[in-house]
Amino acid sequence: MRDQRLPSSPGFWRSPLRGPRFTAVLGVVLLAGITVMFVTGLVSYAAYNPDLASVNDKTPGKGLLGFYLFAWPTDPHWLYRLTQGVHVTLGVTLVPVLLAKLWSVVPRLFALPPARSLAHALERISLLLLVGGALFEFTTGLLNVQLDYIFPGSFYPLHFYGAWVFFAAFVVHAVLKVPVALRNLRHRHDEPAAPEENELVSPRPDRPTVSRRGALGLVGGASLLLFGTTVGQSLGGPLRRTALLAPHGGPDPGSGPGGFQVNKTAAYVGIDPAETRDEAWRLVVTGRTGTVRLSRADLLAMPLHSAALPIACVEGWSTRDQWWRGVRLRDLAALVGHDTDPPDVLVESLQRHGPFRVAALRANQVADPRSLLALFANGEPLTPDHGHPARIIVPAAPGVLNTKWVARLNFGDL
Ligand SMILES: Nc1nc2c(c(=O)[nH]1)N[C@H]1C(S)=C(S)[C@@H](COP(=O)(O)O)O[C@H]1N2
Ligand SMILES: [Mo]
Repeated sequence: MRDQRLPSSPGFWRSPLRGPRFTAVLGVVLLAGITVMFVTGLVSYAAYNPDLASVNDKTPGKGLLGFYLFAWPTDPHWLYRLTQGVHVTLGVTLVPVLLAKLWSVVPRLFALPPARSLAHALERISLLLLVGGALFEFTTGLLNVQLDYIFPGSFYPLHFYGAWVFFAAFVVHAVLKVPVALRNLRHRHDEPAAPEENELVSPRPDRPTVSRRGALGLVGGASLLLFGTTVGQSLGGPLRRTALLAPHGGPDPGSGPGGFQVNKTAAYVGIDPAETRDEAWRLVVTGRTGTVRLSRADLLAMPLHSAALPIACVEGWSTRDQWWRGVRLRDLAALVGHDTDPPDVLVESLQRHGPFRVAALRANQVADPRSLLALFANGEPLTPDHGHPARIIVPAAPGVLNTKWVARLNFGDL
């Protein structure tokens, strides 16, 4: 027998909880959960319209991995709230399950010899990518949500390519293990498990301090606690206060018409208040027939329209529907020669530095009658932090496309 003080020895691992059934239960939960996360993650990426213009594209080298991109719709108007809320909330909720699953199979990661055959070597390499990929994806995602874009600009490529590496390994692993997991779940406790899974059972177990059912209960309880302290950020309104673990989204926005969540404040991104004053600010609109410069008074003289739309951020938080009022994007397109079938538009902010100062919107988003250059929120002029004097608001679009402190609109020339 190998030296039991080394983690490569089965006798080193003594928890009586480890076993095929315990691992199988956690594995099946992760199989379902991670599949949903992968799909909502790809969907979230498509929502940026990265194939539309280079300013939207954070992963220009993606090549074939962009095969599935599609024109992001504007209906239902809460679409991104839902997909990204599910992605982030589920990611946080699954953390205890992921950790418990890794713990349950940790003896295997140390097993020697490293490979018994070519097939076994391939399986272990895929396992390395699986474990590494899972830890990488969960860590980058959580850090991004908690610490506000801690990897400036590079979060998207890290999380996007990481997701594909991880998912490839995940598929290999699932194909190999789902039959085993199902067999183990169907087994009665007193029957022997599939032989290749028995190596999870400690050959010299310690005395149990908690039953397997109790341990699964603890994992489930921890997940439930995380869920309960996160989901409020996606539900918005008063429930936002229950989102103790999802602090991001700026300081408490207070009450009143502008009293909904602020991502980056005007001061933070360096907006000069002098440039937003009515006398100084002009909206520059360019299109087929040339350029027009509009003052706030010019905009107020145009037909104003209202739309009830949320802000939904990639970080998973969102607001309930707010009442926006302003000029339709398609009416602005018509001013510069696009009377029918408005084209794509490039939107530029007064903001001079930082990641979200420009964004491109697709023709279908421009054409939607609810897509506005908003001047008012909830009946009052926009507050400085919500984008005064004017901001974009588009149904179903991710927050980053709702540019604040708009200075220029360029129709048809991305
Ligand atoms: N100019 C500019 N517009 C911007 C941003 C920014 O940093 N700069 N942040 C975007 C992001 S990521 C989000 S989620 C929304 C947040 O809008 P809110 O602060 O009004 O809630 O604004 C978007 N518009
Ligand atoms: Mo955002």
